[in-house]
Amino acid sequence: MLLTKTQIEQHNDALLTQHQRNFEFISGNIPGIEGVIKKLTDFQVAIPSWALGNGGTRFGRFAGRGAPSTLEQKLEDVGLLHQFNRSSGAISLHIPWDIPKDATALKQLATQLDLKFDAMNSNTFQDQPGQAHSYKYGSLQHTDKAVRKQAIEHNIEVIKYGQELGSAALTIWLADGSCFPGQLSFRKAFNNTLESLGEIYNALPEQWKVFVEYKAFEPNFYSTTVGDWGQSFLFASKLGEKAYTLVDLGHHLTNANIEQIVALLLNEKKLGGFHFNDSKYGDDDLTVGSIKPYQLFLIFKELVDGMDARGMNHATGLGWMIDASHIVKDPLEDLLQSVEAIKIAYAQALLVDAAQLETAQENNDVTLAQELLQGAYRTDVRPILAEARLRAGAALDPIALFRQLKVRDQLVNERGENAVATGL
Ligand code: RM4
Ligand code: MN
Ligand code: MN
Repeated sequence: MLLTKTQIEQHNDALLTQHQRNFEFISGNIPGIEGVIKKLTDFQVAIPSWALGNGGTRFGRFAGRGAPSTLEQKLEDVGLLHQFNRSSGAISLHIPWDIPKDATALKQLATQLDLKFDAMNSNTFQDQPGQAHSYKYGSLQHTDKAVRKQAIEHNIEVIKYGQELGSAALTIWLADGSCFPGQLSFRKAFNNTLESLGEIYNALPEQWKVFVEYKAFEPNFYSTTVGDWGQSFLFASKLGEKAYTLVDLGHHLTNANIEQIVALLLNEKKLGGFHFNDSKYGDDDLTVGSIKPYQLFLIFKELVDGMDARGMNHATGLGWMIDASHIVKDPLEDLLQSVEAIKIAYAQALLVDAAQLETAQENNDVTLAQELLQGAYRTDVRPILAEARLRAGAALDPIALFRQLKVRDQLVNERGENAVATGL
């Protein structure tokens, strides 16, 4: 299903007076408000195909209602989200969960929905039916060359699918590692992985990037071969200038200073992209901003600062993606919340007075530095986001409209109560 222009306009008309009051109140205090709105309008966040159905945990899987069961339906869901917020103009696919049967038709559908294909994701963490070799003991790190070769070829195939769709990046996340001390040689695992990544790197088309995603733990619990930003940075540096580190917010040890990691990777020109989510304990993949919104703001403050220092375009300089999957909320409502949280943090970061902060830092005025950061963080920027949406033809209150229109019931009518999505 798609929304009609009238449905959005009627919703916006009903909320307009209240919105205008809120927007006037905040915009009067913000110099350069038009610049902020422009940046917010340009900033698009890619939606992962695997977040559209209701997932589960390793203890159980719970069916959602009216989940998209084909790749076309996944695109339609993202197209629908994009209509609600005009901020989700891209989809990130995972192979083999999302193998396109007819790339030309899929591209056409994406164009109709005003969507782009963001980074492609490979999967060498699950065995597929009929696969010759098992990834039980790893993929690119494996002791057996035949297994490594199979995993390399899979990644090259993912690039090929991505090329057909007009994507320009490959994200590699490896489950490789070990569960027990002594199980593997750290050195050999690293060197095998580097050699395998090198072969994938050599198959990258001209304008492509490869993102090496790190994760401290899970599914291996003693060591992970790309376990932290240092290891990812090492791989990316050795591979070459098309290779970058990808930061997934849930992939760190508890209380890691992610904003500092981001600042340094940006400084070293090795930060490639983001997987946004939130977590309390581990790779919880919860709604962005639901647990640690101040941390998200601090990360965006470093992103804005670091990108400005290098004259980068905020919208296109890095890959912005959500990586979450849920069992308790409607996935589309959840994604609307995640995109909103990302943009709130971004808008707040744009409000930080960089010149004053620099002076405070130079003077070691610790109190003032904190005041400046928290002043921006405590600003309610939601009317600015709403104004950007209004101007872009999206909904003033996406979740309210989603509920008014009973979108999920309509999807159930189209797809059936127990439709199941491929993916996690
Ligand atoms: C991993 C990692 C990857 C994602 C898979 C599904 O933990 O975050 O980015 O592709 O989950
Ligand atoms: Mn991820
Ligand atoms: Mn993850």
